[in-house]
Amino acid sequence: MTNNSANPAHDLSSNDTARTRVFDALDSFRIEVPSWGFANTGTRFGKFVQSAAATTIEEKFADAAEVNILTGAAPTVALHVLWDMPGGVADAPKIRSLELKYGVRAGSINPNLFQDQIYKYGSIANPSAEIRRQAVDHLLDSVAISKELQSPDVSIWVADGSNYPGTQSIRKRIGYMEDAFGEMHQALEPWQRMLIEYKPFEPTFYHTDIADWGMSLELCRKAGPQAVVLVDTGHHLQGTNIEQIVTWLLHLGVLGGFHFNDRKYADDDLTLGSIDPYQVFRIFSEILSVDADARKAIAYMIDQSHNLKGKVEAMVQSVVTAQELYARAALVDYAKLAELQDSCSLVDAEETFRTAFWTDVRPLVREWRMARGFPADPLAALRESGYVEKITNERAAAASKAVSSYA
Ligand code: PSV
Ligand code: MN
Repeated sequence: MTNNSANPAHDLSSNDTARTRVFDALDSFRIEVPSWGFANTGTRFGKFVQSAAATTIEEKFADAAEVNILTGAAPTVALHVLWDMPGGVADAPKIRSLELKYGVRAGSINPNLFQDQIYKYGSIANPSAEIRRQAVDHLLDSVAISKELQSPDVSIWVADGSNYPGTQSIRKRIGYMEDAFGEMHQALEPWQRMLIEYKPFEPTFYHTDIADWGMSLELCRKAGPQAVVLVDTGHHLQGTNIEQIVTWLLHLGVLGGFHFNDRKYADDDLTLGSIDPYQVFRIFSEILSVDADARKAIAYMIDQSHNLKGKVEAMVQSVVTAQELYARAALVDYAKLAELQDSCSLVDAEETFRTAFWTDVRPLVREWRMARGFPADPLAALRESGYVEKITNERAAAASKAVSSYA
């Protein structure tokens, strides 16, 4: 039988090149989970509390460790300073002991510039010099925490902005941010980085001080070479070509990392790849088409808070999906694709690209998991382990004990 298709689907069973590509890709792929993804969260309309949700930093480490044991790809947990280390750098010994106990390490350090009442009109872009000082001091504390924990990345999201035209000086606020980031950059050791995240709207709805990658990039440039851009996939307006932004940032050597999540409407924080897996594939393809050296500093992180799904299950699903989409992107024959692009063989180029996307890599990923000593099916293994039932019972019991001792 002849096959007239330009790119017959990859037959993975007899394809050593595909196997090597997928195995190499998975061996090098790591993605960080967020501590806040294991805690109770909600929407501005309310919270649906889950008994299994983590309420202490120890529980967050325990849950993160479980995800890593099952997937082998999530050895670090992002910490949000106020939520996880309210005592600041003084909490570092506690974090270090949790790292030892659970076998996962502290990952990016996330300052909190949005929760305190003083930040009503902004943090580092606030018109008040006194409030800006407090915000910068918090950034400096976060740098100190990162040093103490030997975790190089401080990921900053600035929620500042305004709700009504004419009510704030957008121009002055640019200057305030430049000063703040400049001071922060000076506090960095050579091995540390500051990642500046952007977001077009929310919590403010007229102007946001760091609304897109251009603003983020310019603030990084002004701050210094250790400042790099953080792309949160949920922080773009509908229709934005995120992989093109990623390519520009890679080209300029300023792509610090990702906060992965999916969205349908705005910053929905849905499970990675649940709405548009092709987009994640396209992002990974841009990254895998450049030299390994050019992509080695990219920090992959998940930024999702699940209100309806079980939190540990959702996080396992997210890591597994990231691994599968990364593996699919690794199947693209980039040398062949480059030739087809150069000769403007549009259909063949597109088919080469699409064929990798449509290939079911799950059998190969399963093989990789078994070869590396991980469960073949992490989600099934989670269910069989009884971990979620265990934490549900333990945490519900602890909560009712706390209520009764309070009463
Ligand atoms: C803001 O929407 C954001 O993406 C920032 O990264 C915050 O640190 C995180 O979400 C908090 O959930
Ligand atoms: Mn984010």
